[in-house]
Amino acid sequence: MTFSKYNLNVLSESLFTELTTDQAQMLEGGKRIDILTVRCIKAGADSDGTDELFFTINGQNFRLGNPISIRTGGVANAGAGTTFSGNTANVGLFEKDGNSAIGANFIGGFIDSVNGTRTRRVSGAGSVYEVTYKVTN
Ligand SMILES: [Ca+2]
Repeated sequence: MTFSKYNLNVLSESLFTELTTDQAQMLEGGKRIDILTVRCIKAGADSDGTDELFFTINGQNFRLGNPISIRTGGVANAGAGTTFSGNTANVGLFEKDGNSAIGANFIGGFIDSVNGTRTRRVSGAGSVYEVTYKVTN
């Protein structure tokens, strides 16, 4: 649903009647994104051939303390997800270099807000991944 002046007018009238799911969601300001799996097309961000992956979603770190170790051809459950209250979820995939996020290799990222399950290919820092995720209300 587009957040337009027209929709706001419709919304204010409907507040006293009945909200649709989309309208209620808009008022709550929350959706959820769950990153489901990562498939490693090429692990090249690290010279030892194993990438240690973590994610950021709207600036918050996920799996930083227990990164996903993965090699070319591997598939892993991502185990990362959160609600987001803005318009979009901004997801980043990083390869951890050392013991902190400082100096991590940024592999790639994407932005999404539309409900559904999708797979995006991200590549950078010598690595290529397919990230499958789900956006829900
Ligand atoms: Ca490594």
